[in-house]
Amino acid sequence: MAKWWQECVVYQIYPRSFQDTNGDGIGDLPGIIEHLDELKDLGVGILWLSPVYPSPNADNGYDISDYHGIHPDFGTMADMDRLIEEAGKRDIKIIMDLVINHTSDEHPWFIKSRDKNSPYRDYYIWRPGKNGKAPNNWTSFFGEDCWEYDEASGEYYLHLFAKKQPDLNWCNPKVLEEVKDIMRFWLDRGIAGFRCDVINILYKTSLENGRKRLALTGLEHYLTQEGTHEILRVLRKEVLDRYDCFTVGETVFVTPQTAWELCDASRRELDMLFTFEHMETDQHYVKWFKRKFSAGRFAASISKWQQAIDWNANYLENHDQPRSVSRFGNDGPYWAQSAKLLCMLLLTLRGTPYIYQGQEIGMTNFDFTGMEQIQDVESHNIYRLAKCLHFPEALRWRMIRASSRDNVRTPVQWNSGPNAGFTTGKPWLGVNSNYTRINMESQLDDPGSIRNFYKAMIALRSGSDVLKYGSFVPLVRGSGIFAYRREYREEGLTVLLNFSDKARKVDIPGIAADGQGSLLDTAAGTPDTAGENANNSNSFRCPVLSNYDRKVSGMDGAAFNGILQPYEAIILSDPAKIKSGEKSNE
Ligand code: TEU
Ligand code: CA
Repeated sequence: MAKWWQECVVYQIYPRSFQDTNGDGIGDLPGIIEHLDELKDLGVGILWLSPVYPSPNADNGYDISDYHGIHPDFGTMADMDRLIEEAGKRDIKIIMDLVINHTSDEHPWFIKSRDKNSPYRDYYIWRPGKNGKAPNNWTSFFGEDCWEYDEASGEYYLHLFAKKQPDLNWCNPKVLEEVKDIMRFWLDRGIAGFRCDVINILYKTSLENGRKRLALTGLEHYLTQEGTHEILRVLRKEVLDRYDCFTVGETVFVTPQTAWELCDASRRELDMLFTFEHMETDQHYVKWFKRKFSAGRFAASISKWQQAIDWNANYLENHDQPRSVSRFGNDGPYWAQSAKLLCMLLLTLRGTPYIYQGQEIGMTNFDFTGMEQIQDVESHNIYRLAKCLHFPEALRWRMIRASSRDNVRTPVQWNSGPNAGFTTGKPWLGVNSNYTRINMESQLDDPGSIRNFYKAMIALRSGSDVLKYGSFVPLVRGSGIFAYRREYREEGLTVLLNFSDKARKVDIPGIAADGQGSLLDTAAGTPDTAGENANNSNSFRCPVLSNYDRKVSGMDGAAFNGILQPYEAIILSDPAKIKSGEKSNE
């Protein structure tokens, strides 16, 4: 039986950049409450909040200094309770970010653990140096050393992320008890689950030197270890199973096999995972070395995971990844078409879809011009590292520009007023200068907007058993085309996506009306007309939805002619369905 979290669409909020209500330039909880009606109208059922806990913000909240509180920048606990309540009234559930691989170095546990004799010492991973150097040769996710020396106690502590993010010691059972407590605290307040940050690296099996790698030396000692599986099973059994909630794990470097071990329903660990492989298809080894986007590689990865894992957490964007329309689509002449194509992709895959704030209006990568406009700790670390490695300045800048996480962290563009309606003060991070053209207000009333395409796709999905529960059957990939079917019982839908800026003929037997091959010449480059020229026979497949202005639903029997316009995305019904449909014009 399907679970509620399999039927909902999730919307990720990065609170800092969502909506400021008090003019301090930082988004806040009251700002989220202001937009609940609009989110309801869009059709989302779950909001995932990136961390809103107290934090010194070395990594924008992913460095938590108090797991039981709300950062004053975001408001108060009363605001949080009101958000849960107001969302609840609209049948929207809230999940929170659970960051338990590390804390902030300003967390009281860590402050106390600096003392060698404190009972908190063992909450973290403290070790003496070796021959005056760090305890081992591991390297961090943020391109720096992962051991920091502490003068006072004469030892080093481990941090796999920034040095203000010391790793917790998951070999210590007390840490597990503390975390159970934190989870219950929030579940009791009415939240519906957690997005679990880097959850498959909690348990460090050994602290031996790692095999030298270009990035993340040491990985084999902590990646998806049996100790982590055990922790997840305890949290599930002793906490999560007692609530009506779900978890989505952010899991790095998983394979279909290790992912299955973390999230298959039979394993009683996590409910679904964010995996990374599709996001790595446009890079060489690490994200800083970009490689030209290939729709074929991208589609191959998506197909592979769709078939390997029963229930995926599908996403094209989040607070760590560049904007999808700039990356997998075309943020120039085909901006609207390609943003809608990506929407159709996301909403027609099997699994729970996750939309990141601003994605639904086609927000693009940040147009920054210098490092001083960037805040992200990761970008600054990498820029520094690349300088040490004597990378030329132009190359360093290209790397940051293409891959910085700040691309996606700029304030949400609400309207064409000052600061895009995000704040009356000075925004903590610059607003993308395209806000007068790309903003929510102008899209809300426009039936043809990206935002309303998202709304239509969400509605289509929520009313369709095929889209919700159907299996995924790959059809074709290549020449920019990605086509697949969703099948459920007697029903089926075919999804055709053209990732190229050229019109393309789809060669799938039985898909298009006969004898329409010549249309390639007449229709190419003239969007919007292909549907009109098509054979009127309703025995052919008719678009249910298209991101071009086609006649849909077989209302007038305009069969699909096999030609996809640039960045066109179409859902076709099955011929059988149309024949028996009431709208048949026989
Ligand atoms: O990200 C985990 C992670 O693997 C990141 O290194 C991610 O791959 C990177 O940002 C892409 O360059 C999570 C959070 O999503 C991220 O925001 C945090 O900075 C990180 O954990 C540490 O908590
Ligand atoms: Ca504010």
